[in-house]
Amino acid sequence: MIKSAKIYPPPPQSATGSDSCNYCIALIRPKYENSGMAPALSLGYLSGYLKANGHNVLIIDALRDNLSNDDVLAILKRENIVLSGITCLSNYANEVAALSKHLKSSEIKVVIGGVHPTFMPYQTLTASGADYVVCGEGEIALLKLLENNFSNILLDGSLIKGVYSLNELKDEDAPAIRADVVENLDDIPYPDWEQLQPTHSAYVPLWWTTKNAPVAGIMSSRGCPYSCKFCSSANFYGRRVRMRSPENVLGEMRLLKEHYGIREIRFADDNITVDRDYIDSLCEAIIDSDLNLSLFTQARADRLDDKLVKTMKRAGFYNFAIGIESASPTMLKNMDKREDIDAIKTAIKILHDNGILITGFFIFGMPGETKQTIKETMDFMMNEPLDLVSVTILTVLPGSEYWDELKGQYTNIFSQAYFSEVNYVPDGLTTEEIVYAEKQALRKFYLRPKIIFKLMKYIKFRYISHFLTRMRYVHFFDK
Ligand code: B12
Ligand code: SF4
Repeated sequence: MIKSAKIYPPPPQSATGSDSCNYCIALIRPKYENSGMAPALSLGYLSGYLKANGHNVLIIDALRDNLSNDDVLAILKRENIVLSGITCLSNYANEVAALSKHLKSSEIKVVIGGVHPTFMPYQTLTASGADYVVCGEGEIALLKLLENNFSNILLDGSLIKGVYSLNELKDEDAPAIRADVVENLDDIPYPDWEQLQPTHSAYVPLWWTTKNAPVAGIMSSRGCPYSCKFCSSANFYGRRVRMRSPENVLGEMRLLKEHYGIREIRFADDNITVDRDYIDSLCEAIIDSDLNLSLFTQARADRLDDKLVKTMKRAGFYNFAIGIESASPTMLKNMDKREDIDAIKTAIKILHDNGILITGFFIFGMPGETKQTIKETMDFMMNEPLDLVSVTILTVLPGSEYWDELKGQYTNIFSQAYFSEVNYVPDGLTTEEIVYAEKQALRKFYLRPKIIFKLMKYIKFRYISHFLTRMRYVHFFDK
């Protein structure tokens, strides 16, 4: 029995399907163990695109709404929906498989998309019993699948690009190509914010710190031209960057502010400053508008300079997350970061001198890591003017260079534990040493009065339980 408070969304306002089914498809994010969440942009984009093409979509965010698999199934039955699409990252691939099996046992058709099935299509299909997986961006493939009676074989016998069933993938090594993409990102409507409900109280901004709330995420580009060995983004998008026009981005920011009361935007781009002309024009457009929103972004250090930082600050950017990963030149070379430590220091100085909050992202335990390189990184963390740090232990991700390079040397369990436990140990270190290093780094960094004092301004206490869960994941409280 579903509690009424959990039932989502409100009754349908329009219907494009048959009389007995208001929605063509339900797009679902399953419930999984996590320490904070953002709106599921993937589902929002897919829904926006399908709706613009005449298909009514129901988003069920079981993570946000705390819905069990039974609850999800009950909603599908209530709404008479027989087609479902589930989004999947590696940290909850097990939960996706369980939900898929549950839905399949009630004759619901299932397609799974996202980063995980893109790189592990065969394994996703076998683990979940799903009808299809979509490899790559989902807009075009899902629309074609819907318009082809949920079959991946077109009338002329060819396959919808990027959509696979077990009939086409015989084993793990079977080649899978990516779905077609919408070349001009402005042709994709804004995410279906109405169903994403950006002001929902379950959403928690990264590191529970924010200048203004409520917060929403925007993606102004897709892709990254770099190929850091621990990351899968480059392989997902094929190293090509596509950008939305500044006007298009501004329109979405305006919608979020004026319609939903959003006061802070977090850019989810992999690399928002990669094209200098683009970021300049985006900032100019924001400055010329009357939006006055606080802005957060991640950026590569070597793609920042004083002039750009000043422009971005005028546009509202107050917090930059910089992927530093390690302070050891050898480690930076090993991971193919293509950035040297001096460039990182220079960027930190520029940001600091401009009064920007700096979040440093670090990863411990990559190949070549030693006690010495960990010490170099910890010293760097303590000596540079960083305001926040995120320290994680390497998770070898499907689709990353390390996935192939380190084959046979890591475990893969595809659950939250996969991201909080050590599943790869570099030569010369032990699991205990890596966990200890993560814990020590976080404790040394955060348990300093000047950091605590500064963060008091930004930490929102309503996120405290998520904060504690996250700290547990990163071993902060371990003995
Ligand atoms: C912003 C971001 C975050 C944010 C918010 C994420 C969120 N919404 O919950 C924060 C900072 C919280 C975060 C945290 C983490 N993240 Co993150 N994150 C991103 C980032 C930069 C953008 C994600 C995004 O919104 N994309 C925009 C949407 C439109 O793209 P998309 O999700 O890929 O969806 C498209 C396709 O995949 C496909 N698709 C997706 N779902 C479906 C479903 C169906 C049915 C179909 C047909 C198609 C389809 O179609 C969509 C539209 O084209 C990505 C990198 C990237 N460029 O994608 C990493 C990324 C997703 N994150 C990653 C990771 C590892 C994490 C963490 C596990 C890190 C950690 N150690 O804790 C956590 C866990 C987050 C979670 N949700 O549980 C990895 C995932 C790798 C993997 N194999 O799963 C990525 C790919 C980065 C990387 N290193 O390679 N993340
Ligand atoms: S870590 Fe950042 S710069 Fe490196 S490949 Fe991934 S998205 Fe690009």
